[in-house]
Amino acid sequence: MSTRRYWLYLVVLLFLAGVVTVWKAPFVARDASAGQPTASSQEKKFYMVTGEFKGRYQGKKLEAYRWDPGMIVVHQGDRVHLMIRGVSGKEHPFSIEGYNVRGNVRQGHMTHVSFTANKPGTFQLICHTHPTAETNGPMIGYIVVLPR
Ligand SMILES: [Cu+2]
Repeated sequence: MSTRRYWLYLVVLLFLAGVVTVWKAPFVARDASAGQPTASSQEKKFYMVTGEFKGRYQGKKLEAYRWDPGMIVVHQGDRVHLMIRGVSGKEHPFSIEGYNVRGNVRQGHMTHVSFTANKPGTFQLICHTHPTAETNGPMIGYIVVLPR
């Protein structure tokens, strides 16, 4: 490769690198700001549903009620707003361990609960009708609160 051609390739390569950097800049900036602590807490909304799994094993019916999604992730200090629609199962009285949050999801209705995620850790969203495999669960979801 001649020296002139080498320089031409280098200039083209640097130009393309510059184009990619400029093109990606808005996305990088947005990503960089996403996880930063802010002075005021943000409200994070989550739509959830109650779902049901059915199966058979050795002639025996198996059922499990579940929250969907089964895990949500927020940051410490966030205001969390859960909107849970009752699709499967008549009702699901629940609490969130570690937080003083209780509610009841009834079939055909939307239940709203809000709380401030002030403690970091992983907390269970437990249905008290279906807490174990023996009671057609475990209907347990996980709320992960990342420390600031
Ligand atoms: Cu339940």
